[in-house]
Amino acid sequence: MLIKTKNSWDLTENDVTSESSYLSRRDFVKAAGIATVGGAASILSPELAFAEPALSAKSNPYDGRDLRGEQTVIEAVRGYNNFYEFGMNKDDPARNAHTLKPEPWSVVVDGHCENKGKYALEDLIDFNNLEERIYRMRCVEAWSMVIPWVGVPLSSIIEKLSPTSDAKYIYFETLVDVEQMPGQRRGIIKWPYREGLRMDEAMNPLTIMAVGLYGEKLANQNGAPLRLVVPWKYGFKGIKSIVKISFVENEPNSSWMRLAANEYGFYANVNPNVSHPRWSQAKERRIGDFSRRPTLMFNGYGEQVSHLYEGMDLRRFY
Ligand SMILES: Nc1nc2c(c(=O)[nH]1)N[C@H]1C(S)=C(S)[C@@H](COP(=O)(O)O)O[C@H]1N2
Ligand SMILES: [Mo]
Repeated sequence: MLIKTKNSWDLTENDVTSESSYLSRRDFVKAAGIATVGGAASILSPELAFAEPALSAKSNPYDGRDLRGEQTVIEAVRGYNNFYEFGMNKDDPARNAHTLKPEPWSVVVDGHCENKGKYALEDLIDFNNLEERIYRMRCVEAWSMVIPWVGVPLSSIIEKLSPTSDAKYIYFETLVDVEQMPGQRRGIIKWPYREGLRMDEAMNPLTIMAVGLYGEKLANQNGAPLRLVVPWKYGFKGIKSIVKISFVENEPNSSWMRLAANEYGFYANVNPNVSHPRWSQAKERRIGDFSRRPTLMFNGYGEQVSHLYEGMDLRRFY
């Protein structure tokens, strides 16, 4: 069993061919069979258009103004990603996630907090107070994107739930439902997908719970209707389609730690100086770019987050 899961992992996140076959926008559009007008694909191409009404979002100090010109095309954000509940290839989520039913949605809250219970999504997220956050995103496989998320600070949700002083960590779980998530028929990981943060990481103003991107509700394959976004950590921390939030005392296990603890640590901070045991993390390929660029410490967010790790040996706490 253990060997089997290791093998499936080897074939995906470490798949050198998938890593080197990054698509330029033109190639992506061609591969997806999207009609182009005057050489440029319309963002509203019918195959990938998302019919949901637009979300309105207010500005905030973290709106990533300097990244506006670098945003990854929406076709790639929706068409090239990981969501193992829908398959293990990068184009599986876009193809298969239509079986997920993100409405209505509820989230169970338990553990060390005052306001435990089952919440309708609308009671947890203030849809009249959404913010846009344009963030650099860096996957452990060494590809990256720039994504204009729409969401709320995770701290605004945590404050509503009133954790007690015993709550040292926050723990999340994805939906388990083989009808909606057919990839769960395969025991790639022990479902549900799980992730966690230390409470001060969760409260950091950069950490958001996203409900949309590019001004629209999340497409199913991006983790509808609610997913975590932690831009200074590798992509796997960004757990999708969350149905449970727990406040816990001890450092929780994440899905990737369970799979291979020597390769995936709890912190998963983007760090060009600490290699993955099987490949370097010094450079990344921004989807759409031809060549690689150096990866930035904490993915470029050191000013906002490096104080969280003062005095910690980041080689040990990787
Ligand atoms: N439930 C769940 N969440 C998940 C994953 C997954 O397989 N299942 N994959 C993770 C990984 S490895 C990455 S890189 C990001 C990618 O998602 P995005 O590009 O849509 O943000 O989702 C993360 N969240
Ligand atoms: Mo990833």
